[in-house]
Amino acid sequence: MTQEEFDQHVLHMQLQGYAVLPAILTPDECAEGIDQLNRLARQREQGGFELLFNKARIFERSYQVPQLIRFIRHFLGADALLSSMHGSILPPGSGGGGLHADGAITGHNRSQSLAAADGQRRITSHIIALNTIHCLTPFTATNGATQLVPGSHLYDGLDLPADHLRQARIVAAEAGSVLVFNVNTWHGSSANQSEAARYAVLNPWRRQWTRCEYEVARLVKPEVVDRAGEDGKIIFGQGATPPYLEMWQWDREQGGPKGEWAHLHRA
Ligand SMILES: O=C(O)CCC(=O)C(=O)O
Repeated sequence: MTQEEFDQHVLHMQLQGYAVLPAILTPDECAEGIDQLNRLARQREQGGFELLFNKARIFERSYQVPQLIRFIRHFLGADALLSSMHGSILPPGSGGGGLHADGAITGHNRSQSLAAADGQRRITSHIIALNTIHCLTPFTATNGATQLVPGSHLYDGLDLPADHLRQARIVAAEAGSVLVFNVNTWHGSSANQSEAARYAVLNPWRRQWTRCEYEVARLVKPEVVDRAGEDGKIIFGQGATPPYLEMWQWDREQGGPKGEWAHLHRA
């Protein structure tokens, strides 16, 4: 991605609340991701589609592509956290169920978290969190591609925009692209009217100082963090976990008890 392309995507995020970054995954990587989702679909009741980074090496690509990480950190800071990683297979005849904004459970778009002092308005001045949808198959006008309301990241109410049906746009994208959008942007899958399933991986990201959807720092497998290298502890928030001991017993760098208190470590 050239600097000019990067800047255009940044501008699109600012004005429209989303951007499509092309060619983040290769065709082979998409094919491997689809195979793994098909395998994991059989274990869906046992969490097959949750925290995918623990389930197959291919999903580690979601945070290994430098141009994507650079884009995410441009908005959320250099210590941005991966909040979860979900698989999505949208079969023919499904999708199109309505629009929502993310962050309604653990994030700032939770109705109970709006404050009277803010006039019950949500935070629109800064991007607090992002969602990234990795398209493993092409996203088309008819196969359940994500639809969203351009510009709705700036709406300061929590209610669905009045004319959302007229304003919503289906975002077409090549396989291997990543759709990135502001957590405030109203969105949802469109109806899959095609003959084939739509495959994707959904990776939400958060600011380091907000709450993630899972306690990723504790749930990620150690070998997955190791393979992520220098970035692993940052992306999985291992230095961001609050101490469950007194501060003097806590190793901030490691995100766990200091040596002599290691027996108190919580997995
Ligand atoms: O699958 C899609 O197109 C939308 C996913 C979605 O709504 C979400 O991740 O919050």
